[in-house]
Amino acid sequence: MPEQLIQIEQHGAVRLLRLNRPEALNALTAAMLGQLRHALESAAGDGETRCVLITGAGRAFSAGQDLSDPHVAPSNDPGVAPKDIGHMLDHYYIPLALRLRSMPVPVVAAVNGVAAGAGANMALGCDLVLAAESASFIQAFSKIGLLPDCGGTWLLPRLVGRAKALELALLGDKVKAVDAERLGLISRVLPDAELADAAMALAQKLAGMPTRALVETRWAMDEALKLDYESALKREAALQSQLGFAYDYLEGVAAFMDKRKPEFRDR
Ligand code: T3D
Repeated sequence: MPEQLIQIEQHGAVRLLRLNRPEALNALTAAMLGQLRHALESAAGDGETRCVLITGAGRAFSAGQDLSDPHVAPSNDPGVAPKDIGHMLDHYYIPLALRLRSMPVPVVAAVNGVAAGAGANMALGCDLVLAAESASFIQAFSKIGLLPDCGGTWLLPRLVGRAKALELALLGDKVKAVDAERLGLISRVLPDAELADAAMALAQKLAGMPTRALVETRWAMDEALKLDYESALKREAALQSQLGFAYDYLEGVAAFMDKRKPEFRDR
């Protein structure tokens, strides 16, 4: 039986994924990244799941790449050929980052403690990011002679602007959750004792919303970053046209008129 490096729980329409190597601050090994990818694929393919919630076990969200993982750990032995860590990115981090950004349901990160390196950028790539007051975000890459990966070079300037993005990336300093919120890096900070319940309540709320419209919104915003204003307006119109033919629009308007709770079902 392989070690359960990702704990999976189903809470109604919410699939909770918990990174589960607390003794190593949920540092990411190849095996763990494989299980996480598999868990995301499974949630994406499950018609009952309408929101994914990702958090960490123990006192950390994730310390990023496990630096002792034989797939990447450098050797001082001159007889051992250096490892190509680009291979790890190609095979694990790029598919993971793309999968997160293209999930057919919204994805919430509940950052329960430190999130460093790829662990930080995995969280920042989610749709909504909540953090405990004691959590922190560290672009740890420069400290070990690397550059931000797992989407960091793309996400950071878009979230906080070039000046702050470069400050975070070049210095690699710890950013407290409250400062991350102030900078616009994350959505919300909560008292530690309230994070888990608040994140689950938010995930349940999203699960009851029109999933297809939420996912199209994420996609339209990511696409709009590449477009001029007029092209973005036209893209909005084309997408809105499709949503206007979908069940959830009919249901949303009917529920509003009937003064009742809508029951959305599109995905
Ligand atoms: O290499 C590639 O594949 C390219 C991809 C790179 C992606 C990346 O993520 S690069 C960045 C990797 N992450 C880091 O550099 C962060 C390293 N960790 C830290 O800086 C600190 O641990 C933290 C700031 C995250 C937390 O500090 P603290 O003082 O709260 O805890 P600690 O004592 O440093 O760590 C606790 C244990 O977790 C400790 O093990 P021990 O001594 O109790 O047996 C520590 O070694 C282990 N741990 C923490 N981070 C990692 C780790 N083990 C392996 N890899 C880690 N990244």
